[in-house]
Amino acid sequence: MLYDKARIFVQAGGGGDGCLSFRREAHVPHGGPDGGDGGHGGDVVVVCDDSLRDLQSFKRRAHYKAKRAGHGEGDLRHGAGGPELAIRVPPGTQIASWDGSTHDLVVPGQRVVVARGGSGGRGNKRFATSTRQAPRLAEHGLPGEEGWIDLRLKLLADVGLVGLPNAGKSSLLARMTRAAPKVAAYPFTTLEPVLGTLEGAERQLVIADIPGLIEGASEGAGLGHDFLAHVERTRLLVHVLDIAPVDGSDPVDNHATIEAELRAHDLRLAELPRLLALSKADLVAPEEAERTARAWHERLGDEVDVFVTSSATGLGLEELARELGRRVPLSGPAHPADAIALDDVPAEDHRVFRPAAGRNFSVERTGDGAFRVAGDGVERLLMRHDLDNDEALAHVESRLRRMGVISALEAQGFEPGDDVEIAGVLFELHPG
Ligand SMILES: Nc1nc2c(ncn2[C@@H]2O[C@H](COP(=O)(O)OP(=O)(O)OP(=O)(O)O)[C@@H](O)[C@H]2O)c(=O)[nH]1
Ligand SMILES: [Mg+2]
Repeated sequence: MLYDKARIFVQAGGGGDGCLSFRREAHVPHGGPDGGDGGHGGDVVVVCDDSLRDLQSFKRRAHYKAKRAGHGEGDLRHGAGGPELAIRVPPGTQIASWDGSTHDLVVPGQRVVVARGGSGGRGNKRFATSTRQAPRLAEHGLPGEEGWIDLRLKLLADVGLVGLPNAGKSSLLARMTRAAPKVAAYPFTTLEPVLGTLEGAERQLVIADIPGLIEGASEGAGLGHDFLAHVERTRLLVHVLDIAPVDGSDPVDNHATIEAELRAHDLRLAELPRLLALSKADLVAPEEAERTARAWHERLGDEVDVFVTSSATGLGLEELARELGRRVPLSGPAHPADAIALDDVPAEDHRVFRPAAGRNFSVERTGDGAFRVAGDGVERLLMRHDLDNDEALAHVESRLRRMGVISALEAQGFEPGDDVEIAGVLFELHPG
């Protein structure tokens, strides 16, 4: 079974706390502040690793947590940063993050930070000013980002083979490449995509054989539905069509069924260039095969090249291979991991940036002498400080004043001593 989907929870490390400390020396009765800063929490990154083939490693593990950073210490020692936690995924993995951002990991070594570590708190040394020489406050480190991310593997191939079950796709792949997919005289032999490499004169071409599609595949019937995603990124599709189906079905109908499923799955798929490979030509007389090919040529027009092939005799396969080499642009990189047709956009362009957490806050009156303040910046300020510490509280109050929160409260009737709730913390505010 091919593991091509996974859902994992990632949690970046928390930042270390800043330190509250004063220098102690034998001859200096009142040493200055020397509390160091906390370190930055470990990020969680996802890294593209071409030694991996699928997402199987995520079957047993769903939680990934980076380490928190070290706390600051006296003597101006800063806390060590938390080590980054790297999660390895195969080329072709797409990431959809809880925050709405998406990334494509295509090139080996490519990396994306999916959860940022929390920043460290500042030590008391940083709060020293000419008027406040002995600050008795230090900041807490902030928690790291956390959330669920969805991983989805979409194989990277240059060419995709599509067709009804039993059409002869796997036989074609086996004959043209060194891949050895299972071949049998019944439908649904191929249960998951198989990749094969065609050794061309100048480069390799990666061909994907996907399980047979049936009517309704794009809505989930049969096996093909899930696998259609794997041909989304190919540059070219080869529609494999049985020239003489044993079940007596009409090849014209069969052809239409597959084309309709491709359109229903994704219009971009339907727009990919196509070749038609009439398969199993050894089962009909050569003249009949040629006649059929001409009929298809008339039906489909000049856009679609038609090949008469047989995996049993090798008929037409060299021509087909040559045409594939010609049609897949040479500019394309030889490494399959780079073979992206539809998403030739650097991963960072896929990023949906969240608005910078800023000075935005809201103030709401919740009762008589009671208020609630909400907003990222304000909430972070509170998380940073120990509100039982008078000096820290005074610092928070002066920051709130500078951020305009106090005047916004006053505009709503706030008076010193009223209760204010910020980020679930209720406290009496006495702005100095
Ligand atoms: N005579 C003849 N039989 C062929 C040829 N190609 C495939 N077959 C037979 O057709 C049957 C199906 O072939 P597969 O290659 O497994 O077909 P498939 O399209 O991969 O089928 P699924 O994986 O079930 O979708 C097998 O019995 C093959 O031996 C051919 O060129 N000539
Ligand atoms: Mg097959």
